Amino acid sequence: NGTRIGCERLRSKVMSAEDAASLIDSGSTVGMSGFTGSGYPKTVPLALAARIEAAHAAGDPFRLRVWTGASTGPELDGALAKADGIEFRLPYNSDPIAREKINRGEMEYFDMHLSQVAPMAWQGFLGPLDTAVIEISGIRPDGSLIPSSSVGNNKTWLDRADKVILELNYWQSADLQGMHDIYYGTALPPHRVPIPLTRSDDRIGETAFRCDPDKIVAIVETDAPDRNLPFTPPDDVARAIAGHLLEFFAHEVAKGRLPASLLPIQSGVGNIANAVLTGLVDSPFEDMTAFTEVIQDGMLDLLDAGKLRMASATAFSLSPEAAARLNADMGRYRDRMILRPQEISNHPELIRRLGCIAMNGLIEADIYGNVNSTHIMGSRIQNGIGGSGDFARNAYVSIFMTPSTAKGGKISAIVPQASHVDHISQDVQVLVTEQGLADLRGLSPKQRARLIIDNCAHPDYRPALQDYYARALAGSYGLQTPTLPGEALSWHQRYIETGSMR
Ligand code: 0RQ
Repeated sequence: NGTRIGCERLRSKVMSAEDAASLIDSGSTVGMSGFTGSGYPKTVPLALAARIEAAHAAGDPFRLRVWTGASTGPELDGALAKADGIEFRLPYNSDPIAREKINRGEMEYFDMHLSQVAPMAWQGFLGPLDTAVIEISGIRPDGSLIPSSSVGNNKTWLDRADKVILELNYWQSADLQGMHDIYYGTALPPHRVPIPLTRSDDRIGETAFRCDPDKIVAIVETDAPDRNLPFTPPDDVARAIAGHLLEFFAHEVAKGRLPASLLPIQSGVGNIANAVLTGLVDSPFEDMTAFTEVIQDGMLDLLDAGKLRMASATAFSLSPEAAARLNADMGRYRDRMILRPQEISNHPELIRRLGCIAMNGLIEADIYGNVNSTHIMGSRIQNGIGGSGDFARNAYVSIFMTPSTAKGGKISAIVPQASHVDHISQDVQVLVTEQGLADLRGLSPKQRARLIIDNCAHPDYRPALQDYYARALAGSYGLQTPTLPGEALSWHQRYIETGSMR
């Protein structure tokens, strides 16, 4: 209907999703918008999947290289993976169909730090970017593009791509205009300069994307909701983890190691992260800020409770109820939220400068505090490292949290040796399970092992871990980090063979 296309000369580019999808060639690289289920294109990828299926039926091996911000939705990753249309994917996937393809060896997947995607695309070794498919919420008279519910890598895709397809989504609030902060000061070495952001609420960029109008080959108008996953209320395990963490924060404030307003918080996605945020609503901490990757339900609650002064992120990751709440009141929330490119929301320089409190989930941790965030039994990808590495290494306090067991108790989340390591022990300062919290700062590997086994392991697995550790102390080749290499991964082997680590 064109009401959000403020730039007269672009109106002639409006077309159907099918016509837009026909402009994407087999073998090409497509940079799509989308981050944790928000702001991804919803109709062009579906039309593309239909085109790919038709091509395959006719014997044409149509496949694409797909780059995004992070995870997207079933209409993008799900549909393209189902059509067997993705040859290579980066940087983060949580779609179950795509996950299955990757784990069957039918799709190449480059799992990488989210802050590094844009700089690596600029370095050039990932190859050229043929087409950008970007969801936006409006076009201004000067042709600049108003972002939608995620920013991700969109600035870089728009800059780098030869041609641009826009999905203008009327479901997104028109009041999003003004919320975004698109920084145009990044460069490649030797031309890099400091990023001029010293507080979470600093604005250092522009409120819209620049885009050469001559590159825009199609505008598809849509009215479709983001993939918003239903909210799961915190269970006992999540509440216990949140409780340990809140106690830790209070202790750190009492010791004078954290200010009473804490430091900018970063919170991962999922049930436990949300429980921690919900717990902060009733905490004594006031005037908090967030410098994080995604704004989830718990962050809205904190803003509403007046506990959180502002939140900086790159995307929303909300339940349908919270998305409706946000959309209905965007004009009011807009002043207390900033969405930035993921290169900035996750920038190591900024995370280190601001001193973020990083809180992320994990698959498993070993008794020395090495963390596996990505691979089940060392080989099957779950999602990806996402932004956890950006934050964990550079945070003021790096916290990882998990239930102490998985799969109904058949798996211990604390193991003799992690089957895959995403975060080395130096990047893991605090480990929390429902059993308790281990403050690992300043401790040697042997001191860490005792604390992790005693405080974090599930009682069903604690004796076996104590037994392993005692034998490692007696029989290890070296005693800095006692290890029995022949036995260290036997718990995983047992699970693979019997379906249980017990
Ligand atoms: O699988 O759903 O099939 O049962 O892993 O586990 O317990 O629901 O936990 O949703 O918090 O996810 C690390 C995956 C945790 C997440 C991870 C199985 C478990 C279940 C999910 P099922 P839970 P969560 C900012 C930060 C990396 C990216 C990141 C993640 C499924 O936090 O992807 O941190 N992190 N980003 O059963 C076998 C184990 C297991 C296990 C869990 N030890 N062995 N299976 N599972 N532990 C956000 C972004 O970057 C976008």
